[in-house]
Amino acid sequence: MSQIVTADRDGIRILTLDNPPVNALSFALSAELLPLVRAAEDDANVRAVIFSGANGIFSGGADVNDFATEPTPETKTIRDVIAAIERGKKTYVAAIDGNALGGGLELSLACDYRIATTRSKVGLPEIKLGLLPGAGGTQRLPRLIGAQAAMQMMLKGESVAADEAKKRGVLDEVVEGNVVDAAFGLACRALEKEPKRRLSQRQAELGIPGLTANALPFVAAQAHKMVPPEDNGGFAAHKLIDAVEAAVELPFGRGIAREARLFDELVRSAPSAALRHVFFAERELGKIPGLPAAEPMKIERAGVVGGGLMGTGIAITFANAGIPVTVVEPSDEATERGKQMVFGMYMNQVQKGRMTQEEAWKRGQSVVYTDDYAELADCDVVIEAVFENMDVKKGVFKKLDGIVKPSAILATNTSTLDVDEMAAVTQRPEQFLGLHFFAPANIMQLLEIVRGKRTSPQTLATAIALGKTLRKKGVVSGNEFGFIGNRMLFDYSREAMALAEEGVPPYRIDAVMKDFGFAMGPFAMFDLSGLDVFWHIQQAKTEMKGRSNIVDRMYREKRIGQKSGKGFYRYEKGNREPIRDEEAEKILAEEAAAAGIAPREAGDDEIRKRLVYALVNVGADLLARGVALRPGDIDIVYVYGYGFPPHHGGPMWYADEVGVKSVYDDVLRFQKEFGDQWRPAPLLAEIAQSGGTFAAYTSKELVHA
Ligand code: T1G
Repeated sequence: MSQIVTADRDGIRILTLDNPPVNALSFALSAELLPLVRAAEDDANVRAVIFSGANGIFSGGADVNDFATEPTPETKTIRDVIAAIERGKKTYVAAIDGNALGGGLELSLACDYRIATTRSKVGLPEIKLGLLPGAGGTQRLPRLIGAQAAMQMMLKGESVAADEAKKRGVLDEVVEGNVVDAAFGLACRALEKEPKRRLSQRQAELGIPGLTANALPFVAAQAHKMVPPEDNGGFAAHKLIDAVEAAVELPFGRGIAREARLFDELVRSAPSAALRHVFFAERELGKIPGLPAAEPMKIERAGVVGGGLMGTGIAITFANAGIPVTVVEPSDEATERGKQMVFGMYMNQVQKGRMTQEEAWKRGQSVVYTDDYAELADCDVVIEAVFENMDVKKGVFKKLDGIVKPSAILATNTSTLDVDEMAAVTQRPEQFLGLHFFAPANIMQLLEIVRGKRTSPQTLATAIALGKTLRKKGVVSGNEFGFIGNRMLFDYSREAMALAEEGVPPYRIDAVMKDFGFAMGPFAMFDLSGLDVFWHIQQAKTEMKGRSNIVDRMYREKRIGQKSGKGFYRYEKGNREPIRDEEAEKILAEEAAAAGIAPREAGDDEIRKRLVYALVNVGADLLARGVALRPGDIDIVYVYGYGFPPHHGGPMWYADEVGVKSVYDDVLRFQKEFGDQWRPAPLLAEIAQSGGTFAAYTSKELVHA
């Protein structure tokens, strides 16, 4: 099936990329496009060539799937097409409508002119895949907008709106209406004035006022300091900086060769494979094997019961998606606090220039507070975010059930309570599920969509579609204690506490996990979320109690973390920076001794393995029991909800990276040394013994009651 549509118009050849859904510049498309460029070059009647995109997009870049296969010498890639343009004699114009990202923008940078519609966005997001632009972007963009601006744009991997891109010099023109027509006019004018202006002919300037190119080594050195270490998420960033240096220092041809070598090193690297896994795993989330086809319901009005931090964060999330939301909050004080949070958040966006005053006003006005449940009557979905107590939540749902319209969906934001038990107090269990947001709900991208035994396919489909509308990573979870993320966090926390009881100071455990790539170690996280939360869970679930009474003791001594100025760390007033606290370590040692736990040495390797493999072992169990559908779903939960380093792909991807057999052997060793809490999940054992991987695991079909 052809992926390029060719048309001629008064001697100008229009080549339209047509490879739905995003006109990915696959090896196959490149193999088709290359001879068409050559044919245009050989055709004396062709005066100029315009590239455009079908499917409402110019191109989402190279086909990321292709990177999993080693190209052969015969393989044609977008680099070959761009090289043919570079050598060509014709005038080339890129007519951009929609996204032009990665190789898509690189194709347009090889052209003499770039014109786009106002709705378009352009960018080189390769860094997010652990790559750098490998089709000339690191050499051409610096020649177009200066090395500094180009480096910043590529290091951020940002998508830039058309008007801003024009301001920066990336685009020549921005138009309303039909961009191919406009490109045709531009080509005609160019042919009169300046038919060729290949970027390769330019010298890349540093682009910093007052500094000449000989300041480049200093600028590059500064840039290297600003990005993460190569072995902790910065692998691609450092190479990208090297490539941009080459753009300034080397002739174009040598710069292109340097870029290709750096790209080829990155595309074969483990961090890039992990980031590409995350890219695709995110896009798998909404595909539920076994879910009967069901048209999602339209969600035009939302309700939230409970206007605390969580409820207001959820309300802002709806407002940001353009869905009016009514918050039921009985307390005037909480209502005032909530309104201040909404107002403050939007004013902050305006001050940062991220939002116009009118947009902020419109969104702020779309969040309405009331103490009257009756105002939720015509909501399409109502989410409760009240105190984490089953009786309180049941009371809310009994009330809602009699007020909201028959088609409305009811959802609980609970993090650990039984969704089915709440559904059972309503007359609409088919329209009931869990929507577990993560605080702060308007910032955290993860959403666990917890299906009850009787949640209908339409309700589940509606929740999945709603998650996308709210720009969340919506992961479907079964209704088990802690769902996916928190259930895994409990074992992760158990091991962190156990190590601390064995005498490893919290700061060291946190340092090891930050070295691994977590944004925050477990003890800093306990202090942030508050040990009181942990204590309440332990009261509800005694099996969560550790071997010692450390949590009780800390709770009793009001060492509940940041909110009390001390926890496992201490905190200076107004400062959230954790400071090592020997007092807390003394309490740990006392409680461990009281529990008869002998101190023991633990190396960094053991610390990392015990915390990460606890996640893998529970993850395997959740997969086997169908609580999580796919290993990739678990990875997305942990990367987006708990700060697992994306360059390790998530717990299950990491287990494959290390080798499942090796993980299994360590789990067996831990079971022998520390006890049966380390019993290997049967699926972990099965995969290890068969020499398989989690990546090859095929999801169970979703079982519907
Ligand atoms: N390759 C392969 N598949 C892609 C793809 C890509 N580049 N981009 C999207 N898809 C698939 C995606 O998996 C999903 O598949 C469908 O398209 C819709 O995607 C040489 C090395 C373009 C803004 O990083 O940012 O060029 O689930 O749900 O919300 O230097 O996709 O339907 O089966 O995201 O409308 C660089 C990645 C590549 C851009 C559209 N480019 N894509 O968003 O749809 S590397 C990127 C996006 C490169 C060169 C380098 C977004 C989008 P399925 P979607 P969307």
